[in-house]
Amino acid sequence: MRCVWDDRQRAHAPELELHNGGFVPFAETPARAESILAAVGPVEAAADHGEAPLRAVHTADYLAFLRSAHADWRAAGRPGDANGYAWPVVRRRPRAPDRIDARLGAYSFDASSPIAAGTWDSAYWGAQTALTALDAVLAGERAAFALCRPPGHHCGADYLGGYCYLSNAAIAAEAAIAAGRRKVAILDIDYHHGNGTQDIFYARGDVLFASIHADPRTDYPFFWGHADETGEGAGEGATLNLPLPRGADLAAYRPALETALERIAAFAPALLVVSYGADTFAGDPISQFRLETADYAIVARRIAALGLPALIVMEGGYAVEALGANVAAFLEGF
Ligand code: SP5
Ligand code: ZN
Repeated sequence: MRCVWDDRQRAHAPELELHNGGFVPFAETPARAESILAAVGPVEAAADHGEAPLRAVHTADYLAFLRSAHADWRAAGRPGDANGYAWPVVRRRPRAPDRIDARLGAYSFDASSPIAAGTWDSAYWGAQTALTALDAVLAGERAAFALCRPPGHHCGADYLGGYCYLSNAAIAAEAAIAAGRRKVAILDIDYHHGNGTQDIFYARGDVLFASIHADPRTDYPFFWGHADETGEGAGEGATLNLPLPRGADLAAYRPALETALERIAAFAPALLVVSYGADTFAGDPISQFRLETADYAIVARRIAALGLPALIVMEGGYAVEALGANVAAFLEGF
């Protein structure tokens, strides 16, 4: 399978994240990408599609904020990475004074996604990586893999969070529609609910969002991903959430997968985007499902059996040693 990666995605390397009331080493490290690169074989570089496809998903003010946030943090005399500490409870159109702390709060929903010196560059090239892999699928490849880092499924049109800054999967889905694919399905199989992707397409009937994830009653991102979130307006029925309890193994996972696949088949999309997170792995340090390396090949084969052109976009997965093997198993199974 063709794999796309861009070296500039290494630049994003925050030091610390807030966790259990204190700062701990940031889990979404460049070493994750090294593990995957060592396992998947040759990769192609990303081509620059410019900022227009990013603007089709994210607001202009959010992109301007993200691009300059680290420099603004430094200009305010701060050391280290930019992180917020105050959030508007009602965040729709918050009044955000032109102060870096206020803007960090207005454009984020958690404190575990610091903005480092290299964040904009890495996020930009992560989105270009998704767009380049999409090009391969639009040109007739059965499937392509976008090794995106940082991941994207937690950030929305105008906010970051959950280690995510630009919505790689949503940007690719929107670009596919702009290229004439009438309907796109997104299957999100990261351990965590893809709240940002869901939010971006929540009122849209042309993009189906289906997600299998840890129950938000016990797991991050807590506020989204419940089974009764089904979409709104023209998007009513085009969101499918399948939360599973902690401890889920392949036997518990499979019925949810079949439900998601049936819904996707009925939707009859022109393209499938798979938001693939390997944090469902039994050995993941921050997650609580029990999939094994060989299970990813089984899951991938079931998804591939839909027979749809597919763009596979990398999301989470934090068991760095096993990450490459888990990704390779998924791609080989596909
Ligand atoms: C893309 C993705 O998988 N994002 C997950 C974000 C989860 N953040 C909340 C869990 C924080 C756990 N932090 C542990 C840090 C250990 N160094
Ligand atoms: Zn995750």
